[in-house]
Amino acid sequence: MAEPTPSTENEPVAVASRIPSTDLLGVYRMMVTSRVVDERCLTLQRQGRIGFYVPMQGQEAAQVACAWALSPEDWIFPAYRELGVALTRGIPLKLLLDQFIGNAGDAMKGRQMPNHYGYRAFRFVTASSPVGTQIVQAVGTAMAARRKGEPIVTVTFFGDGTTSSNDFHSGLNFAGVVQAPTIFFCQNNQWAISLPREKQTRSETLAAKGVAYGVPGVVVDGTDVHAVYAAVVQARERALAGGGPTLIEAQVYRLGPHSTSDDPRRYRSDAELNQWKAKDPIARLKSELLADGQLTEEADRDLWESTKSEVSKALAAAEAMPPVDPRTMFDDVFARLSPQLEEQRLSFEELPSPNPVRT
Ligand SMILES: Cc1ncc(C[n+]2csc(CCOP(=O)(O)OP(=O)(O)O)c2C)c(N)n1
Ligand SMILES: [Mg+2]
Repeated sequence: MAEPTPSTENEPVAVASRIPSTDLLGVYRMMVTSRVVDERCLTLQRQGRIGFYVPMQGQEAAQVACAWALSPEDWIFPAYRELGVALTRGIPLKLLLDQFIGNAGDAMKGRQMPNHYGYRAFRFVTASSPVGTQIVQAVGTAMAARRKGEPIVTVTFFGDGTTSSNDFHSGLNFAGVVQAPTIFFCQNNQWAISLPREKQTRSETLAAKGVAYGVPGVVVDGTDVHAVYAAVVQARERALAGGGPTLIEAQVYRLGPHSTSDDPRRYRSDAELNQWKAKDPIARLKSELLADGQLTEEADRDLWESTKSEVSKALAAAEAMPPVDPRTMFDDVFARLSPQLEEQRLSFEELPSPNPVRT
């Protein structure tokens, strides 16, 4: 494959890096699962069953195809909108729902905001809410991995707005200087909450921002799983061969609200939304699968139905769990509790057990 060069143009997609045909249905299933979970979580928040959620509809192809191209050994440094990446990495849905609910199964022990999950065993670092912090962390981890001779890359996810943050620039600069094996995966979803892309920067593309740091930038259509996969495979191979970092700009659209605290109707038009809805990445891959005979309309309907019932099952299991035991707040911070904390812990022990019934 040709080396990616600093560019503001779409890179041609090498046929060798298309998603293998035998994987395509798996990619589609993961995208459908992401959509079903996403829609369910929005509803759960509206019903008061979870406190907060950050939807990712419209970004399924970018997220799933990117994660599909990685090795399970690669470390992922997400922002807060990476459900499709998390599911593709293999994080069980029930574990994610435990975190959204903050129940006794929550690996974060109820200490993180809902939707801000991380799992060491899956090499998926806890989501960052302050935009950009994950970028420098990914670069540092990549440097450490290279020093240790580990054949891995780090991949960091962030949005168009985050390319204006200090950490984006420090991270890219440093990665360029030390040739860190990092993939900077920018999902340009056209909006940073209510700020449109054209008011974010005069830069012609976001990928072009890599040029000043000596980091090749590639623009891909983020609704095309093959284009995303090809760009990530290429960036990964280059990084592993010592060729340094790559900045990938996947052009997508956030079809839903920024978060459950946002109402996008206040700042963007239905016409714009509908234009992008017509480019729904799930419909796009479905057409491809129908055309090459890997999927039928009937099998597709079954897939959506079975996915919905799997999600309901995982949700029922998560909702059946008791809340996090507040006594765990004394764990994990100090190797040995200070006398004051020990005293507080003991007085806490004397309180009645937390009510295991969710209200
Ligand atoms: C350092 C910092 N500044 C401001 C915010 C408030 N904030 C939360 S999300 C967001 C927009 C980020 O937009 P973008 O990078 O495009 O990602 P997207 O949410 O579209 O995925 C902002 C400004 C923040 N979380 N952190
Ligand atoms: Mg954005």
